[in-house]
Amino acid sequence: MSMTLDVEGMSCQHCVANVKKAVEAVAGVNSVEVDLEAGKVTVDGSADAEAVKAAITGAGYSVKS
Ligand SMILES: [Cu+2]
Repeated sequence: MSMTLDVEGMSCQHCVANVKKAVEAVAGVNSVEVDLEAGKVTVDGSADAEAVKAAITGAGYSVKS
């Protein structure tokens, strides 16, 4: 499946790298795309949505439900 999340708090490429790294570590994630301008994170794979959200939150960013 694919899901796109609205993520707040990303301001530069360092943030993009942080979010990618955190989400890629979640079981079942195949790929992560981050649109910094739009504040969107698109995740492909079989990962649990709540686990992905928790990873982003744990990295210090906010996920808008
Ligand atoms: Cu940053």
